Order: sequence, then structure tokens, then C-alpha cells
Amino acid sequence: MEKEIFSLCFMCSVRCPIRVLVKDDQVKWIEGNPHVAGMEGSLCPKGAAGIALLNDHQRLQSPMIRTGPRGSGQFRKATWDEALDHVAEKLKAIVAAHGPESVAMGERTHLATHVSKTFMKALGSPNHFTHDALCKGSVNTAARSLFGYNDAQIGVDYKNTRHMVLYGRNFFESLEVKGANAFSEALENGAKLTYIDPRVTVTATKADRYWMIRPGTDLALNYALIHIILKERLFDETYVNRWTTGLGELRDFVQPFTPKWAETETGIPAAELVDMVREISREKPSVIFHYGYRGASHTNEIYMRRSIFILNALMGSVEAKGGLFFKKGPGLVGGKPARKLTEQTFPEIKAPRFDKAGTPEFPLPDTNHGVAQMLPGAILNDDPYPIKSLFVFRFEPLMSIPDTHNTRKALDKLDLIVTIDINHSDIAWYSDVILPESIYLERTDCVQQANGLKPQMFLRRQATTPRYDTRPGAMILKQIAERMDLGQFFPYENMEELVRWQLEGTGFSMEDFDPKGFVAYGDQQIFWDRNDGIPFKTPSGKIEFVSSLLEDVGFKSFPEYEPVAPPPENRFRLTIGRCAQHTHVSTQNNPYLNEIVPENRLWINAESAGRMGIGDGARVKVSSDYGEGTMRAYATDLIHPEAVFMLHGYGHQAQSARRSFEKGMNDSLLMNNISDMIGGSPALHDTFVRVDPVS
Ligand SMILES: Nc1nc2c(c(=O)[nH]1)N[C@H]1C(S)=C(S)[C@@H](COP(=O)(O)OP(=O)(O)OC[C@H]3O[C@@H](n4cnc5c(=O)[nH]c(N)nc54)[C@H](O)[C@@H]3O)O[C@H]1N2
Ligand SMILES: Nc1nc2c(c(=O)[nH]1)N[C@H]1C(S)=C(S)[C@@H](COP(=O)(O)OP(=O)(O)OC[C@H]3O[C@@H](n4cnc5c(=O)[nH]c(N)nc54)[C@H](O)[C@@H]3O)O[C@H]1N2
Ligand code: SF4
Ligand SMILES: [Mo]
Repeated sequence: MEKEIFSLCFMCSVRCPIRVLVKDDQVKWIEGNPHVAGMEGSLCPKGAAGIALLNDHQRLQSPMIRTGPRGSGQFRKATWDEALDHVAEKLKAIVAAHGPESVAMGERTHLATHVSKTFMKALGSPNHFTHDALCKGSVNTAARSLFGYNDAQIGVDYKNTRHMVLYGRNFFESLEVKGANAFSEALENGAKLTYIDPRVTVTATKADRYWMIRPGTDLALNYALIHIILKERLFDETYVNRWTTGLGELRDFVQPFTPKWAETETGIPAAELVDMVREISREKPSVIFHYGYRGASHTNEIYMRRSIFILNALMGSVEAKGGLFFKKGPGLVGGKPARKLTEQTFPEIKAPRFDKAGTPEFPLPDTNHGVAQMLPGAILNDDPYPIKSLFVFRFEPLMSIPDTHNTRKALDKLDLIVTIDINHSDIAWYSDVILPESIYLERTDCVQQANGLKPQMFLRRQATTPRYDTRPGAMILKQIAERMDLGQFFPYENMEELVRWQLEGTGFSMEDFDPKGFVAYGDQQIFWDRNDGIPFKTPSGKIEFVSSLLEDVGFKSFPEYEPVAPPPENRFRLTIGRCAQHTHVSTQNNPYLNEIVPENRLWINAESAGRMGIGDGARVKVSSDYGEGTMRAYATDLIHPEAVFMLHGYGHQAQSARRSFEKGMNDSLLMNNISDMIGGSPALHDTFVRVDPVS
């Protein structure tokens, strides 16, 4: 008999709602959940390849304990009891000798993150960190500096917008299915798209206006846009007067940044800037300057992200239909959110975080997430104290933290590396113990609290029995904790009990999720009153152009603009990004997806390539001060001459993932590990590379 199960995809972390058809314990079909607006059967290529992951023999199949030198790939299979006992025993010894703060745990935030945080709190270590800083740390801090809310508390009303501006937000390749469908509908209804990227992406081909910006100069562009808006009084005066502070300072600051000045810095004609601003301001407040994730990532990224949010504020598009909105939680409609294990009481932790987030040295990054890229430095320098053990849970430090050689050197200093993964990732290959998690189709997961215009909850539900000897991560961590005598913080025996515990007091039961895969606290969209009712969480209760968050710790709201130097001779600015067919570093070994995009190529401007004797498809050596490798070139006039571009996530070193082993190149090998020390993002685009033909 065929069963229908509503669940959540996890081929990437967007977690689209899905409908899974299962017959005889086999997944026959996966599609977007038809009951969820914007999904209605849609799935991206990665989501569709979930079935290939389920049946892949080249994923992790059982716990493993390392037998040869680290990185040799020599492991023995172990039973769960053996592996968990081994981890607990080693961990006890490390905690006894070096204190609980010598243990760190990194993960890509996921539904069971409250379980991992609980594990670390129970252990007594402050050193839980997520991917957040690597992905959008400076976006998070910029949002807090203006609104008092972080970016995760902000949503985008794509469907009703009249004009969206994207700064390297490659919306139709770096996908989020619901958003892409909603914005496609807006485009069909006549909305406009302005797209800015040194590279012609799929998104560029759908834009009404495309600017091939000189890489790294988005900040200059925005200062000029603000200059024009203020000079021509194109802003939403009622909104700006009511809800912002520091307009005078902003006006004085942008005075020198004329369109003509910006043309020199960005390469975009001054007249086009003026046209765009006039056009978009006619549609205010239903417009979006998208704050993005990646795109231009430099040591002053905080100011670029702030400039994007400021443009929204000037258009009055913050908390507007067709603009940005603050996500509404169940409390606003008299409901209660799902419980989290972290709500329990834990022993006090006195040690500072390894990354110093929240200390005077690095005051502003979000301490809920920490700053992942600080880990290698902390380990190598025993700063602020020795780190001896790393737990990795759905995270890949070797490929996702810049400067792989440096990260590997740091990992070499550790006494214990434990990885909970589903794939033979490079970090699993480099670990001492590998604990395989059941994939998303094989496990029930923690509740997803989905706040938004309408607060809802979603559930990931087990669709099939696990194919191999794997377990859900929330069970694995509980079972280690029990062996450390910390079992009392994990009040469940299986995932269903954990979900039921989370739902206590919400008024919903697990069965309520059966018909549609989600439950809603109400059916009305909630917008706050733009005249008088937007509860900005800044000290002034307003949008702070002059930011108390920044200034209170000695940073300027409007520092002097530093021009972006072109690359030195025979060098290019390394830029990176994603494609629609892969998730970061996770899916390159998936049988279907590997077939579609098996390797990355180096996009290089055709004229520069021609001058250097590099033909399209030729092998090239790409090198920087940090590392080097070879790959094939894609010589094209679709990229700015100052930049080269490669997809992130290739050049895997784990031999057991045979399809992706040594295919293409790992961008992290080339990158300098430096950060925006205000916002917290790594400056992923601050590295220049040499490109040489390989004879
Ligand atoms: N050099 C460089 N670094 C980057 C970026 C870049 O473009 N270039 N991008 C940054 C960005 S935007 C982000 S978001 C981060 C992402 O960084 P990561 O989170 O490290 O990358 P992912 O590929 O999402 O996933 C990492 C690991 O999760 C495993 N995994 C997948 N599904 C599951 C599961 O269900 N359970 C478990 N236990 N494991 C699972 C995968 O096999 C993989 O090993 O990287 C950042 N770092
Ligand atoms: N298919 C797919 N979709 C995903 C993901 C995935 O792994 N795969 N990951 C998800 C995650 S975690 C994230 S963070 C988002 C990332 O989504 P995006 O923020 O859209 O990120 P990227 O794919 O890294 O695309 C970055 C773009 O910035 C351009 N760029 C480079 N330098 C500059 C510059 O100086 N200025 C401007 N304006 N542009 C520049 C690059 O050419 C590239 O096209 O995607 C999400 N969606
Ligand atoms: S964007 Fe694609 S891979 Fe990511 S959750 Fe949605 S369907 Fe799955
Ligand atoms: Mo990300």
C-alpha cells in the first residue's frame, strides 16, 4: 500500500515542506507539499535527488573508529555501543584534564540545534558555534544595529513586491523554492528586478536591469543611491520622520558620494543610477533591497549590509506589504511556541567563548551562534585556552572555513574529533570517530517553529526505516550524554517522545500535523501598524542610522569610505558561489547531482584568458598565498575582468566518496582566513589569485 507522508526536505538547510510517497518502505516520489502556498508540488533539483541519497551505497553506513593516522582513511566498523563508549570515555578524560571549555561543537543550525546546545550546556562548555557567521554574520549584526532584530527575525514579502534589487543574491540558482515561486509570480504581475553582480548568472538573465559591478564596490554604489534619494527627496517622508533617527548625519555623510563618483568606483554609468532610484522610489514602500547572504564579502561587510537596510528604511519598506517584515511569533496570537531542551536550568558557565564573541575584543557578533572561522586560530594559539576536542554535527570545517591548510593544522592539535554526518565528508575522513546520522527521510526530527506573517509549526517525519546502521543525531547526543552521567537533561527515549515533549502546552498534538504537515496558530497575516505600532528593539525604539549598538562599543556608524584597489598585476579577485544543482559541500557525491555538475570550473574573462594563452576548457593552476590547485577554465565574457569565479564545494579529499574525490577545486584552499571584525563574517572575497596555464 502506498502511504503519503508530509515532511521537510533537508537536501539543503532551507527545509522546504514536502510530500513523500512511500510503498513497501521505498520512497517512490517526493514533491513540494501541495498544502503549502508557494510549494504546490515544486522541488529543486537537489530536493528531487533525495531518493538517490537514500539509496546511495557511498554514504556512511555504520559507526567507525579510526585505526590508522588521521586523514589516512583507515577505520574499523564499530557497534554503536562500542563507538559511544569510546567517545564518552575519551571525553571524560579530556574534561577532567582540561575542563569542559576545552570541548567545542560546531554545526550548521538545524532542527536539533537545541539538543546540541543542551549537550554543551550540560557538559559546561560555552563553545557551541554554528555556521551563521560564515554565512551571514555581518548581515545579522547589521540588522541588529539598525532595528534591534537580527536578520533571521526578518522576512521578505516577495509575492507582493513591485521592484526587488539583488546584490549578488543569485536568487534563481542559490535557491529557496517558496521565495523563487513567490517572486516569479510578482514578476508575472509586472514587478521589476534589478540585479547587480560581476558575473552574469541565471538571475541576471531574468532581470530588467543588470549591472556588471566592479567586484567589491557595492558599498560605493549604495552610498551614491542614498545620496540621490536624499538629494531628490525620494524617500518616504512620513515613515522616515516617524521611525528613523540620524537622518541628518546620514545626509552629511553621503554628500560627497555623487553618482559621478560612484561611476568611477563601480563602473556603472551615473545616469543609470539616477534612473533606477527614480524608478524604484515610485513603487515605495512595496520594494525590496535584498540584504542577501554572500555576494561581496570584505572586512567592512557590516557597512555594506547596513547600507542595504538603510535603503529599505528610506523607502519605508520595513514592515510593509511587498517589502520586508518582522516575523511574528505565536505569542502575538495568544499561542505558545514549541519547547526547547535549552529552556532547562544548567550549571553556570564562567569561561569565555573560544571565539571571544561578546567580549570587548569582539563585542558584536551574535553569541547565539559564535564565529566559526575563529576556531583554527583559537586552537593553534591556545587562545583563550587550549581546545582539545571538536564535535562536528552537520558541518564541514575543512571546506567551509577559509584556509584549509591552516584548519587542518589546527585539527592536528586536537585529542579527539567526532563527526556526526551522513556522508563520507572530508571532515568525517579526518575524524577519530564517525557517528552516522539517519538521513532526513529516515528520521523524525525536532519541531520547526516557523514564525512569519502567520506563525506556524512544521514537522519532519520519518518516511522509511533507516537503510543502514544509523541513528537520529538527537538520539546520538543523548546516548553520549547518558554515558557522561548527564542523561537527566534529555527527557525522551525516542524522537516521537521528544516531539511530544516539545509540543506540550502548545495546544497542538503530533497527530495535528498528519493532514497537511504543519499547524497554524491563526490564518491572518499580521503586519504591525506603520503609523504607530512597530516595536523596534533599539534603545531609541527607532531605526538607528546612527547606531547605538556600534557606537557604544567604539565603532563608527559612518566610517570614511576606503576605495577598493584593483587586483595587482596578473592577479584576480577570487569570487565564489553556488549553483542550483548542489548544496555547499554536501551533494557533490550524490549520484544524480554529480552527473549533472561533476566539477567546478574557473570562470575567467575571455579577453584576459586569451592574453594569457588560456583557452576555454584548458587546465589552469590557481594559486594564492595560502594554497593552490588545478582545475579547468571557463573563458567567458560573462564575468568582470577583475574577477575569477568558482563554485564552492568541490575538490573533496575523502577517497570513500568516490564520485566527488578530487573533482574540481576547493575554494577554501585559496582563501585567507580574515574577518569583518565588527560584523563577524569572513572576508571570503579578499583574496587575490594567480592563474597560470598548465602545460
Ligand atoms: N570557502 C567557502 N566557505 C564557505 C562558503 C563559501 O562559499 N566558500 N559558504 C558559507 C556558507 S553561505 C555556509 S551556509 C556554510 C555552510 O557550511 P556547512 O554547513 O559546513 O556546509 P554544508 O554543505 O551545508 O554541510 C556540511 C556537512 O553536513 C552534512 N550533512 C548534510 N545533511 C546532513 C544530515 O542530515 N545530518 C548530518 N549529521 N549531516 C548532514 C554534509 O554531508 C556535510 O558534510 O559555509 C560557509 N563557508
Ligand atoms: N542551490 C543552492 N541554493 C542555496 C544554497 C546552496 O548551497 N545551493 N545555500 C543556501 C545558503 S546557506 C545561502 S547563504 C544562499 C546563498 O545565496 P547567495 O547570497 O545568492 O550566494 P551565492 O550563490 O554565493 O552567490 C553569490 C553571488 O555574488 C556574486 N558576487 C561576487 N562578488 C560580488 C560583488 O562584489 N558584488 C556583487 N553584487 N556580487 C558579487 C557572485 O558572482 C555570485 O553570483 O543560498 C541558499 N540557497
Ligand atoms: S531548496 Fe531544494 S534542497 Fe533545499 S530544502 Fe528546498 S527542495 Fe530541498
Ligand atoms: Mo549560507
